[in-house]
Amino acid sequence: MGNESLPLQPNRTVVSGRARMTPSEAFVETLVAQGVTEVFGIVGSAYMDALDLFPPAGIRFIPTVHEQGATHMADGYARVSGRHGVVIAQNGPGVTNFVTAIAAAYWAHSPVVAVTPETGTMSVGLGGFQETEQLAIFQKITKYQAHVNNAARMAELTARAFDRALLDMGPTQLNIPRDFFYGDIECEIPQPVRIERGAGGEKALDEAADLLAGARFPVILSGGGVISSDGVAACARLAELLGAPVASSYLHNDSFPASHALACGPLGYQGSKAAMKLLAEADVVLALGTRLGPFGTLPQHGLDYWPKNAKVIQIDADAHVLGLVKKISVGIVGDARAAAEALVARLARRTLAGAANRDARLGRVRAEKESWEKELAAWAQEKDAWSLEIAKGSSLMHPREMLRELERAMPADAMVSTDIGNICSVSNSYLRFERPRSMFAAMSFGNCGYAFPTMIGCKVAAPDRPGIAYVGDGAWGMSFGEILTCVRENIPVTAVVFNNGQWGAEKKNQVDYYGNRFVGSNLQNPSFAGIARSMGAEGIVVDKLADVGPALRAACAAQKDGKTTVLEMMVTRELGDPFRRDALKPPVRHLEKYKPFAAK
Ligand SMILES: Cc1ncc(C[n+]2csc(CCOP(=O)(O)OP(=O)(O)O)c2C)c(N)n1
Ligand SMILES: [Mg+2]
Repeated sequence: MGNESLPLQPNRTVVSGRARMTPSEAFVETLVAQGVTEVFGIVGSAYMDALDLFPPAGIRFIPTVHEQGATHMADGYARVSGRHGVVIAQNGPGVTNFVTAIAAAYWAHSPVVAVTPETGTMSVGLGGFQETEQLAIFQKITKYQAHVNNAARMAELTARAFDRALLDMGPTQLNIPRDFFYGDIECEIPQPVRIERGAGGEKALDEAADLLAGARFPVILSGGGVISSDGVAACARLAELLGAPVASSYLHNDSFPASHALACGPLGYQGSKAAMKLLAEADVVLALGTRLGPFGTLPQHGLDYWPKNAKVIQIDADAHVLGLVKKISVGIVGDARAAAEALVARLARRTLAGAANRDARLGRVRAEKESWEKELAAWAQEKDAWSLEIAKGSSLMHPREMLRELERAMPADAMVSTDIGNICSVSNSYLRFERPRSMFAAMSFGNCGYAFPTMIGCKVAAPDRPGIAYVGDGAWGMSFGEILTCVRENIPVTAVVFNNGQWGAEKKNQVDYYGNRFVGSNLQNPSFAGIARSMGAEGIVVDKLADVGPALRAACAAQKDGKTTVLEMMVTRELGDPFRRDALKPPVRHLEKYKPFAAK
């Protein structure tokens, strides 16, 4: 039983000026000053003295099933809201459970603050209890690490961990020896430091404007930076001015409105052929708010589309990624939105070389999009020999046609997270969005088990939007425990689980390279719908195409009544193109006993 007699009128007014307080109070007051209203985690003695103050400070603590889930939730929360996602747990094992999800947040540029209470200062090195070197563990997956080396610095270092997460666009760590929550200190709660990013260097912007003014076939590549800078409208104005097609960078399908006449869809794995073919024709590419990550620009669908002779202008808020992967002509460190606006201002009254063939170019955009749509519409199932064989005579749904039905039934304003797997990857062709902060893919860290907890965090930040997670059955096994969090904490989401009875994405490599020897890639599944029901959620088996759309719509509607639903989609074992054709080689075996395992 909770203690209901306490008066819990949350007070969000931060103490002003220097005051005497405990470090726990300094910590919690600094969270309030930073605007924190939700913290994810699992209860632990190491920080209980501070946790006790969350309710009176107006901070909701959201307990989860696993700290990895809590950390993905903080990531999703941050990606939807643009505000900090905060996670806290017990020192040692609670904190090491953060690791995978912090690495994922690092590559998603999420401002997650990981609060890591540490073993007490008087027992460090003695191997007492729950001790491990917590700073070393997170060193390469955080943008900044604050270690509270003196209790009197609690507020200062807490504030800095929050400020740096936004400044450096990624996770930070706040490491606090557990005994430092106690004591008497005198301090002032720092005001948040928020630094406005500018458009970039004047000279570089002038050069970029000159290149764009002279372009015959300019193409814009809109990336995650356009989303995080709230720059979609600015990007659209620039595209319209130039008459430039806009491709979205890999897994940022929400970086440009899909219904816009200039939108061509995403580049990269299972992306849009229209986007790739149009990019291939560019003489000038404006890469706006994208690091041009290597995986997102690899050849796909047999198209080596990167335009080798094009001039590339790259704009990113992180100077270190400029020219890192692709050769560039102009690099601009700046906010994507401010830079796009600065380019519009420079180009508005100029003669544009691309104006001469504008109509022809727009015609090409229309034609390529139509042709890709036609191809997708006819592409109901995979056509490689293995897929044809495995799906022959099956009454199960083809993954592609199921994904198309989901696309058709997708509610307006939906948020969709996607996991790592074959079907989730294929879904990239069928995920279109009108507004930013709608797609939450496991980015380049690529961990299975990402999508479901991430969507729970998204839903906490945006409770009025339908929240949907796409998850393969293998990845579902890693993450479905968090159904309990949805039920216990009344955070209703919809999980769409693709039950193909296999770790499909990896099996695809065994089909392509290892003679269909399926070591470790087949799955025997229980009833996932039944498990969901026994955990207090709704669970529905969907095995007919005609039921897909109605099931998704009903599940999303049920979110308004606080109901979490698991849709168990029964699909064939066919498999789309592999992830990493670039990274595998036909097997070579020299030893006699392994000769049968060599490529034929
Ligand atoms: C945490 C983690 N473990 C393993 C992998 C390797 N891996 C990548 S995709 C994949 C298979 C995913 O299977 P499933 O979730 O069932 O989706 P499917 O490919 O069948 O659509 C695996 C094991 C990974 N990316 N992340
Ligand atoms: Mg699977």
